[in-house]
Amino acid sequence: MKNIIVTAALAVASLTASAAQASLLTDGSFEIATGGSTTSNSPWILAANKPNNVDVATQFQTAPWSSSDGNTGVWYKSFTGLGNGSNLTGTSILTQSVVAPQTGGYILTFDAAREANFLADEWYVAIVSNTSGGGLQDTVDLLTAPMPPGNFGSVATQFSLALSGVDAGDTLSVFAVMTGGRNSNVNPQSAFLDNFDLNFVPEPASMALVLLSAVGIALIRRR
Ligand SMILES: [Ca+2]
Ligand SMILES: [Ca+2]
Repeated sequence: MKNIIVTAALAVASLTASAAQASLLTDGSFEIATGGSTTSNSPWILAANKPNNVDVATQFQTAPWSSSDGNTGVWYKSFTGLGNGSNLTGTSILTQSVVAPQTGGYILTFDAAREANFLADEWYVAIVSNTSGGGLQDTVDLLTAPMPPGNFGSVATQFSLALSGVDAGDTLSVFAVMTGGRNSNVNPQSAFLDNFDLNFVPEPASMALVLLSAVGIALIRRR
């Protein structure tokens, strides 16, 4: 029986591992984005205002301090907002949508970094689906989430968001939003995102089915 359980556990582990390998997002690490701009060269859409009419409030940036994976990440320049000769606060929305390939659960992981004096009204990441019955969503507030202060040159904190009960064919949308970005007049005061991965995960019910069938296969093999 012990061998059967080990076999079943290995079967589940290998299925989970294969599901975790193929991220559903295109260029989740922003490696083909054009540094110093809002041009993603991918299905990512980055919309950001120019609070001081010169600098965008958020841009892709190729630098060790702005990337936790590869060379390029997303740089939140709240200091371009109100208080720096600007009349406006900094606002940006980064988004990518994909179609859910399977019925079940989905996990979004990404890295964030927040410097000590970053100042905004909102900075959050969300995963949203249009699943029938009002949709699903999970959100993390990155202004209050615990993370050691610093940029990606020194520290990266991984976050994880999850949706369960997604139907195949639903639209899954990743959002990263900043509103009310302002100059705090004290450096360092930036924030950063990188290394997004969106993966299908077998849910407890389907995991149990996988386990049962693996036990069944193991029993058949044992005979
Ligand atoms: Ca990257
Ligand atoms: Ca990655």
